[in-house]
Amino acid sequence: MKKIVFATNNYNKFNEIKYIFPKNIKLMSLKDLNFNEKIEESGNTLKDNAKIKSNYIYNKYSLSCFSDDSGLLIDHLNGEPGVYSSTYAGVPRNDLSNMIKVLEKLKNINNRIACFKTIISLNLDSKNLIFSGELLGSISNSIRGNNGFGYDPIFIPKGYNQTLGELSLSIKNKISHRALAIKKLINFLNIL
Ligand code: ITT
Repeated sequence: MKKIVFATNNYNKFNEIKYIFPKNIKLMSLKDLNFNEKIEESGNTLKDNAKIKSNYIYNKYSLSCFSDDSGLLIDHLNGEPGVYSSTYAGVPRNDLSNMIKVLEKLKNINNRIACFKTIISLNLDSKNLIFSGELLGSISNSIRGNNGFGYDPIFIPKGYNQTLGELSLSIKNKISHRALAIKKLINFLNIL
């Protein structure tokens, strides 16, 4: 059976992917490798950071692996918080403070267009490949729902009235930036 490591410390991401990953490929977590270090995300782009994470694990364990770097890009804020999404309101990362900061910055602003972006970096047999996914939507006026993680409770996908915090994981997994990028990765793995 093929094995692949998903190089993330974010349990929510791993959980999302677990449900859409084909059962004929064994998906391993960093916990399965007893890896507890924090990989420094020192890049200036989602792509750079995704590569840093997957290269680090590939070089250390020589196992096929992929990582995901994602962010929320808000039109009125010229793409902020973008690559800095996880610590937008400061260190240590706090999802609630991040959402409050976004809502404050968009107070009384009509243009609430935003998108989530995911870049996946795959390391396989010394090759490095990139896959991407995007989800368009808008920022709500308040925090709504407990599902998902990060900015989900303030993000309304285009074509919906509820936030990702209110929508179920199965809906998120049909439309999300991460699901789209992962499906491209899965298609690639299945044709190998
Ligand atoms: P790893 O680097 O270990 O994978 P992380 O949480 O640090 O985990 P990112 O750097 O990719 O992951 O995440 C940036 C932030 O973007 C994340 O902390 C969330 O606040 C936000 N984010 C990413 N994907 C999201 C999603 O699907 N829904 C809501 N917010 C998301």
